[in-house]
Amino acid sequence: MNSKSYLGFDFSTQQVKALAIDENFQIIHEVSVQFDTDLPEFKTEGGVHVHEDKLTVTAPTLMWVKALDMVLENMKKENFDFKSVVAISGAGQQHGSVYWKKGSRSSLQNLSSEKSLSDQLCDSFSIHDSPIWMDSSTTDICREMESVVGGPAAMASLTGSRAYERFTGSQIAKIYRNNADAYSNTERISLVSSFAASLLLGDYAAIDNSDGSGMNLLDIRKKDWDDKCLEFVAPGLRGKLGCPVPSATVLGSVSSYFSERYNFNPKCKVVAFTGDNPASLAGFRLRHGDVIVSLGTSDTFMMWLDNPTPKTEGHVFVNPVDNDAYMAMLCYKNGSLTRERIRDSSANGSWEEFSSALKSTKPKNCGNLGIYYDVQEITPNAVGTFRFDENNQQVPEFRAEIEVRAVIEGQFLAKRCHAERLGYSLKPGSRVLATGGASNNEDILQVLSDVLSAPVYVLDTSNSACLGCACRAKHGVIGGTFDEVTRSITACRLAATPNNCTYDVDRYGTLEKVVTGCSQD
Ligand code: 5FX
Repeated sequence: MNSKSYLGFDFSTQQVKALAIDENFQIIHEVSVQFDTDLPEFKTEGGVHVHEDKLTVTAPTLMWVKALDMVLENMKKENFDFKSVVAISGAGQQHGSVYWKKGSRSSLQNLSSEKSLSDQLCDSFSIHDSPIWMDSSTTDICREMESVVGGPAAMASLTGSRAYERFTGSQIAKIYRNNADAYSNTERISLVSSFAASLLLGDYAAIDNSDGSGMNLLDIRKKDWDDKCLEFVAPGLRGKLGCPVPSATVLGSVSSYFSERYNFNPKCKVVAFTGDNPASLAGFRLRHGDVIVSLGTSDTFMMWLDNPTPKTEGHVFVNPVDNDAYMAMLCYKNGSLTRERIRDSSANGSWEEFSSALKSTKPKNCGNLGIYYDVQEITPNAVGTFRFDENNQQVPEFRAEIEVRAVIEGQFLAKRCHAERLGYSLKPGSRVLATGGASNNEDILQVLSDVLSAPVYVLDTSNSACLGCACRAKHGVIGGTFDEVTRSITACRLAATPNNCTYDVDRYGTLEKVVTGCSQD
């Protein structure tokens, strides 16, 4: 009963989850609340409301508060030892924003432990439906915002990303333009992450630098809000955002509400919450030179960077475990669905045949290279299927086994090419950490290892964001480097080592430019 534990939360799109670890990083408790099924009164699908225009996507802010009530009540029912928790941290879906009404700070500071959080905070939001990352309704504002700072490349260089619809800056601008009264009645704007931290802290929690990098408002080098961006978005914004802080900052102790109602130790610390992607990077314990490749419906590529060169593709965030470093993230829409299409068209719908095709063809595919964007890709913005022979001539089709290797090599070459543009370079000892559905296929992982010239390890990701935050909580109170604090965590499994084949990444980049120029509608 006297052992120490650390608690990580994840306020993600479809659920709130909490996970506790002991001193040895063993998971000792896990609870989750699903929005659609556990909180049906909010009538969400997948945790969100897609509005009639199909572009606006929101989630009810109060649903998140209720979910926290439920998570903690469930832990109490299961006799979780709240007293053992030394520190808490957490993650939130990135980019989503919460608008606290004037007077809400006082409500947060004076919560009565007799009542639920949701009963006491139901009138605390000036906007009831929080815009979230799935929203794509602010294209015009994004273009205006970019022109104010000198164009998309200048915006990327300043804030780590060109202006994206889902990023918070354009979403706040939309609220100010459409609902100036609600904006002026707003005392504080939180991200989902800092909002969740505020509930636990019983006060407004600072936005951390890493999640703050997903707003198109933070100068990622100065680690302060950029005045030009703020002025463009809405008046008085600096005051409403508060000062951003390093992600490992101890914000304070849990509010007395939690020690009284759940028996948390009043000294239990709250470490700044961050975005779900930065939290996963922590959960994977990514180190200098490593990359994470998540091979799912959409593919994601994350890497540690020391000297980033942000581009109009991809995102650079301040690193969540080292405030002087950065991380980059590349998102690809054409992931497993494209791989499955080629499996169906060229391998009789069988992963075994797909693997045989990979085994029967050689790395670099005799110079044949394919680029497959079944749906409009975001990195880069293009659509269509493009096949090139060894002379860089476009050809209408490939033999089945060539096609299979081409889709896998093409997808991995794209990731390497874009990563290098953002400042990534392989270091001795660099590891590729693979996750997601396709990471079960060893033949696909072999190609990944060959293309990236690094050993590939497979990771269990089921809890990466939550686990990352429990680890961040420990790091926050212990100090030192994150790597030192988490070194004893069991390593991941080695799945593939690279054959010595040097891929021509520049050639890929050149052909991708050809493709982008002639992208089909
Ligand atoms: C990242 O930029 C995203 O928009 C998503 O991955 C959200 O963080 C999902 F929660």
